[in-house]
Amino acid sequence: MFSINRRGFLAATGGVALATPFIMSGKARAAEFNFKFANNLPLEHPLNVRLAQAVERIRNETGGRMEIAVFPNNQLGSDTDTLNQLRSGAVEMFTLSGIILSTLVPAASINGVGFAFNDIDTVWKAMDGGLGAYVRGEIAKSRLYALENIFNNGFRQITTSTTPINGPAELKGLKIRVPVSPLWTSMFTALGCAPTSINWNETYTALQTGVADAQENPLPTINVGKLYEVQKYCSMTNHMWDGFWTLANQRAIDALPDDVRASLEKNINQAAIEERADIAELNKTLKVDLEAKGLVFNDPDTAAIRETLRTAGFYEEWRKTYGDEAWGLLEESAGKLI
Ligand code: X2X
Repeated sequence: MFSINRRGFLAATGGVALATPFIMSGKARAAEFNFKFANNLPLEHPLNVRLAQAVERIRNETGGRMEIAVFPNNQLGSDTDTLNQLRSGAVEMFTLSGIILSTLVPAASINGVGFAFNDIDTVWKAMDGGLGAYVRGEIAKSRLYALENIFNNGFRQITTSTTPINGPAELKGLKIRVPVSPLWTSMFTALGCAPTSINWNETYTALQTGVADAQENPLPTINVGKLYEVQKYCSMTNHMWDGFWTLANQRAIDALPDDVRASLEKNINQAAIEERADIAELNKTLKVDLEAKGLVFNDPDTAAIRETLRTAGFYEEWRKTYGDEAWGLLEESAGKLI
C-alpha cells in the first residue's frame, strides 16, 4: 500500500507528469492570475453591474490570463473582517468606503466631513484631483493600493422608523446606526444622537429588531438593502458624501505583469466612471420608487443641522485631526468650512 501525493507521484513517474499536461479547451484553462474581489453590495447595485463588465473585459484583454472572482454582499465577512483579509492577502481586492477605511488610514474619511460638498461635480473634482491623490498617498503607506477613480456611494440621507427628521430637534437622542468609523460616531454625537456602530451586513437586522431606530445611507443603497421594509421616513439631509475606493493588496497587485495590471486598472477605473453615471440616473427616479415602497420623504432644515455641528466644535476638531495640508485640500475644492 502506498499513498499518492504530488511528490511521490512525480518521483515514481520520473517527472513525466510535468511533460504531459492536460489538453483543455481555451475556456476551461485555468487563469495564470486569480484574484478574489470582495464588496458589501448586492449584485443589483450599479457597482456590481459595472464590475462584472470590467471583469469580462479584463478576461478578454488578457486572453484569459487574469480571472477575477467577485464576492458581493459581504459574502466573505463584514467590512471590518474583509479589510483584515485584504491586508493579509487572503482577499486581493475590496471596495470599501473611505470613511470606514479610516479605522486604518485616518485621512481616508475626509470626504465625509459633514456638509462639505454642495454638489456631485465638486466631489469628482476633489476626488479625481488633489484631495483624492492625497488620500491615495496615505492609503499606500498601509501597503494597500487604491485605484485612481473612486466609485460613488452617494450623498447620505437619514431614515427612521419613528419620526421624520425636520431639524436638530428630532436628532436629539436618536438611536441611529452608523458604520464603524470615528468620523461617523463623532458627527452624530455632535448632533446629539445616540449613534451605535454596526457593520452594513448587520444593519437590516439591527433596524428590524429595534437595536437601532434610524440609519443613514444614499438612496440607491437604501433601495438595494431593502431598508424601506424596516424604516418609515426618509429625510433628505444630504449630510455627507461617501464613495468606495477600489483597494488592492499591494503585494498581490505588484506581482502582476505590467500589461495585466494596466488592463485591470483601466477597466475598473472605467467601471467606476460608468457607475457614477448610473447612480446619478438612479437618484433622479428613486425617490418616487421608494415612496411607492412605503417610505415617506421630507426636506429638513439642513442649515440648522449644519449649525449644530459648527457650534459643537465639530469642524475645529476634525481640522486638527486631519491637519492643515489635508484640510487645505478639502477647502480648496469644497470652499471654506469654518
Ligand atoms: O455601511 C454602509 O452604510 C454603507 C453600505 O453605506 C457603506 O459601505 C459605508
